Amino acid sequence: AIIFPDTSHTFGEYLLIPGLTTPECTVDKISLRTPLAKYSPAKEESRINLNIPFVSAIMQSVSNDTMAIALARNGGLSFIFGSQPIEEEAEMVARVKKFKAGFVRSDANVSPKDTLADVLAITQNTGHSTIGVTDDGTPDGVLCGIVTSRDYRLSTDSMDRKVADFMTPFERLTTGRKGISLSEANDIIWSHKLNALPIIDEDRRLCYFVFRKDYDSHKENPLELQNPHNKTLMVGAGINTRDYKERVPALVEAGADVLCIDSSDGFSVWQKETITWIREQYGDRVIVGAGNVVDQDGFRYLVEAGADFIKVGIGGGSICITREQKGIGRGQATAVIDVAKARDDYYRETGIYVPICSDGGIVHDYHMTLALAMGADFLMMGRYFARFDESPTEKLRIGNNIVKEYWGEGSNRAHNWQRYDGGGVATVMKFEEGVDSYVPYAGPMKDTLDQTLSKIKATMSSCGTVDLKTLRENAKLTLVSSTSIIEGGAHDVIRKDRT
Ligand code: MZP
Repeated sequence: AIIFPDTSHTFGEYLLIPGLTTPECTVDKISLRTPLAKYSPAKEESRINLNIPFVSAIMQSVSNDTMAIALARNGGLSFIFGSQPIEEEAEMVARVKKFKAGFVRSDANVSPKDTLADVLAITQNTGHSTIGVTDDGTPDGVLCGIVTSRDYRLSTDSMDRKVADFMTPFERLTTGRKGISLSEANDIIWSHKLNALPIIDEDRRLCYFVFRKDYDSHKENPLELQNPHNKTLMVGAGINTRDYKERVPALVEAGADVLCIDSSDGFSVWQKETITWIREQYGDRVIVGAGNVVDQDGFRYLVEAGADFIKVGIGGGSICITREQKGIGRGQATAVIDVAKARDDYYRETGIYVPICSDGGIVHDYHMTLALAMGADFLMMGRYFARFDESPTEKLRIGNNIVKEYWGEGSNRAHNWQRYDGGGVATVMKFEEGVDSYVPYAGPMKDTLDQTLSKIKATMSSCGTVDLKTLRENAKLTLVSSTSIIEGGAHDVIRKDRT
């Protein structure tokens, strides 16, 4: 056997050493833009650049269309989970693509007898200003019309009606008949160019659209991740090495901007076969990532097979028990550092830069900056996103805590056997490689995400770096002893918040 000389480490064992902070690298000047697909920096830009270096995990409990819309609107990208029937995955992709970027304001002057269709017609013709309740259902401005998943009738009798009066009709409305689907709602909104806000209903589905007077989402979000050719939000989708000949065409047809082969161990001839088939059918038109790998050999193999980006990480996911079950894996920090070296060597040899994605094992916000400093171009996270309103899972109260469900793709619950059975004779899952769990509920994505991004920028400023490339090139990292880790938290004081 080859015994690697270095110990395998994870993020929590490292710290960054500050560099010289100058007026050029204050937080307001820092860019988190990062390439997602391979490119030749001397000649071109990457075909997809993320505006923030985050993608959400290819998992049932993380990435559906709701998550994808929210994350793309904030500059990142979701990979819709592949462990579902092909048609359902393609529908999710299509729903994100229908949700066109940007919002247009409009207005209504309506009467109580009007149906929503009437309201829509009026708003289209008049261009008056609109409507509203806040995300949590509190009235905010004057309500003129609502689209819900259950009904779509007019909910107030006058634009000037006092906000308090409108709660009763609103409740009546939401208990009406079931009927309108998300895509129908999307169609109505976009065909009538209405100012609309997607919100989540009690079933945790994106299915109301509320038109708000002062909602500012109609303003362009500079971070929003749009496909430049047709101004739609960008979305990715997971595929596997079994049914790719049917799944890939359906996802491409639905409008997926990027695909990713989802496997716990991607160093396999079946990944190469999958990429080869995609190249034969679509040339370079389809962007496809591969993985997961944890060393230079795995990286080289998949890059030479034609992958556009490589995902790094085995066994570090918060819900993952692969290391315990199979004894394979590597400390996530060491894996990223090693694969980043392979990427840089490959770039020096060929002039082609193949981005790498650190997948799994991010616990604290500062781990993200460490992973980016160690060489990751972007990060895939499951637990981080599972905690938000926008994830597809149940929100529950357990004792005094509010939690959301979060389960691994290798758990019996997800039953994603393709992810763990890369090829050969098809098998059923014989043992679990993931657990079913809860994570603390963290509210709407945007609040937490903004805070996370400001922490990353603050650290980058301390390191004297203004973008992710200079962070990768110039960051200074140090391994820390377990005693210094204790020193890093509050210590030797009685904390007031814990007495
Ligand atoms: P984390 O962000 O929750 O730490 O890790 C998410 C990552 O764990 C996913 O992107 C995927 O690579 C991996 N994963 C998903 N399911 C399992 C499992 O059931 C798993 N073992 O390891």
